[in-house]
Amino acid sequence: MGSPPAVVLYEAARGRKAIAQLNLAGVDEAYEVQAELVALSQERVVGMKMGLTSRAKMAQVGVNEVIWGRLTEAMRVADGGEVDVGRFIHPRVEPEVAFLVKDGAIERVAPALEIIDSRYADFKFTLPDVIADNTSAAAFVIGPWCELPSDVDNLGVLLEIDGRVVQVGSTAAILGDPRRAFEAGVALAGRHGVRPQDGWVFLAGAATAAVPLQAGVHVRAVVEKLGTAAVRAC
Ligand code: 0L1
Ligand code: MG
Repeated sequence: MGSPPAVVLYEAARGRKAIAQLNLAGVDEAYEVQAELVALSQERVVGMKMGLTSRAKMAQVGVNEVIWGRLTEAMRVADGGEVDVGRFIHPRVEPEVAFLVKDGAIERVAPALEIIDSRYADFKFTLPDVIADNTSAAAFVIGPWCELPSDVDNLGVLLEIDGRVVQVGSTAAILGDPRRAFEAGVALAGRHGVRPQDGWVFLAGAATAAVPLQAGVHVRAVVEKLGTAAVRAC
């Protein structure tokens, strides 16, 4: 008998070696595998993320459902800091909007970057498989927290690599309004007994498709009215 799916995924991430699809049967089972995978890492959970909240992202990977995953302290990279891409298999980066949670609600908002790194070869997976793989979560960068502007549903978003704009989008791409992603995430995670805690980061989703991340580049997300989040890949 082979290793349990959570162990297979954990070893793939640790060994930086892509695996074949697991073809797990269902979504509920997949969220159980995700919980086991994060428990295996022994990393402190500091937030949650939404995945596939935009048409661009759904089209990029051929999955048509919003999903959620767990963020851990080990995934956090300081704004303006460096990230070692040698930790990953085939990382991609995308511009996001993050919320800070207080009393089960949104307290603040920030520009953010997410680095995703599917543990499946060629980023090819089924819906249950990507859920089990903690929605490809690998690292995140949070820019300065600010007051929530009333038009957070329609802010321009840029992704820059070495100062060149490589993706253009709007926060409207995130389920029409990133606050909707927060509501959806709270409801979906609640089904699995997870409630956002005070101080948690909530990544609402990407405003554009993700782009491959290579060592040596400087990446910046620019979100109108919110500012920037940046990282250097080394
Ligand atoms: O954060 C995301 O939208 C990624 C979800 C998982 C799909 C992928 O790996 O692109
Ligand atoms: Mg994302």
